[in-house]
Amino acid sequence: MRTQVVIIGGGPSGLLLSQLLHRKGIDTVVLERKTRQYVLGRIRAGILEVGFVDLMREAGVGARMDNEGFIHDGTVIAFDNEDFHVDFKRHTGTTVMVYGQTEVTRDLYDAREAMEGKVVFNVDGVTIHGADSDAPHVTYFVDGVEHRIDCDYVAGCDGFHGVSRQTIPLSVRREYEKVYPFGWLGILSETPPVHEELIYSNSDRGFALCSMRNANLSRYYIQCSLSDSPDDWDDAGFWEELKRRIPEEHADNLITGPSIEKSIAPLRSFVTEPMRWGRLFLCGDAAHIVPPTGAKGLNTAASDIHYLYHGLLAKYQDGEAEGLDSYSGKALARVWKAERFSWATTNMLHRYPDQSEFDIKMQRADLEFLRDNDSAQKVFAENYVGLPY
Ligand code: RFL
Ligand code: PHB
Repeated sequence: MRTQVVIIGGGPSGLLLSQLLHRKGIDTVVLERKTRQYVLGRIRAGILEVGFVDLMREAGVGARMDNEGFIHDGTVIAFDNEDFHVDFKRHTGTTVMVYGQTEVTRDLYDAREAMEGKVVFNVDGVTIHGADSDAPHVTYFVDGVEHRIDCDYVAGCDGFHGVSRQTIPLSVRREYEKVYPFGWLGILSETPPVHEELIYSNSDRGFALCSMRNANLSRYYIQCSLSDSPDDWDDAGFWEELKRRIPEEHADNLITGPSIEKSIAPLRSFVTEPMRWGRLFLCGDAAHIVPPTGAKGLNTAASDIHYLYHGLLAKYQDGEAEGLDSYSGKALARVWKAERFSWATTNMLHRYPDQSEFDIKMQRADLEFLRDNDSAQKVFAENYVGLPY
């Protein structure tokens, strides 16, 4: 088989790239290790930056998002039983969209199906050959039978545990990592959100986040120990702990109910450089991970896709290679800024096991400065709604 671009990974990055390219007549094949149901079962991101929203519309998959998504003009930050508001709209003229990653992925899969886009599920043993040559190819197995696709380019959209990044030799690849000494325990419940905006809360018992998917579906997280398992937390224990970590005024309004999903995510900052090797381009979680505190993971994946899409388009339509040549540099420049914001926001809001009293004073000063200083709020808002592409 032959195609123009082999896309490894059928998560949001891979699907979005495939959808954008297909609409411009560029042929792709997406190779996904799992099933569609499995990918849709992952409860992950909830907040979309305006750049992502525009890209969804450009890909022709914005209709349901525009109908069902919720625009948020700002967010609430809480500490010491009090809270304050950061107004994104006033500071940046921009807002964010609450629309779950599950819905984004569903819309993209539906669109791929409607256009008869090629997505191969349940692939195994994906191997990239000749990425640094002029004629790469990819091999993989389905039901024990080996297949080969020859192509012009390979997009590595296979997440943190994929094979694409590992294909870049260690002599070329440089990795930067920080692992945080805690995780997030998240639950989804069919209850109304506790507040109309998200609440990020620093408490002396640890971080908590009140988020949502829609008027009757809430997403809540609490910082937990890395040794915890979701089974250690029954619903009553979760709700009780959440209430202790958010201001009383909100705890009193919290409507609880049975959880319909419960999972723990470890927190990590990670960047690999470069994001291109020959004809292989890394995108999204395959190249970088952020702790979820700034809601930047999926959004940073989207900016990678924007740069790669335009690079491929310029190459195929005008024979212009500059966009592909500058892909890694442009993507990384934006990635590192999202890394900084996510790291700084994580530091401001979490309890660390080895935190000294001095460290806690610093954290408090950070929060008070953000609460009281308009310029600090503007910087926070600019980062949260997303830096320009
Ligand atoms: P994904 O979603 O991991 O998809 C990769 C796909 O590749 C497949 N795959 C392979 N396929 C073929 N061969 C192989 N060898 C393969 N290896 C893997 C996998 O099965 C999978 O389907 O990466 P992608 O597309 O780059 O998307 C990245 C996002 O999923 C991720 O950045 C976000 O979910 C991060 N994130 C958030 N991002 C935001 O922008 N806003 C948020 O509010 C936000 N909240 C979150 C988050 C991530 C979380 N967790 C659980 C990590 C909240 C949480 C709790
Ligand atoms: C979510 O709703 O899952 C969510 C929202 C904001 C974050 C992280 C996760 O910063």
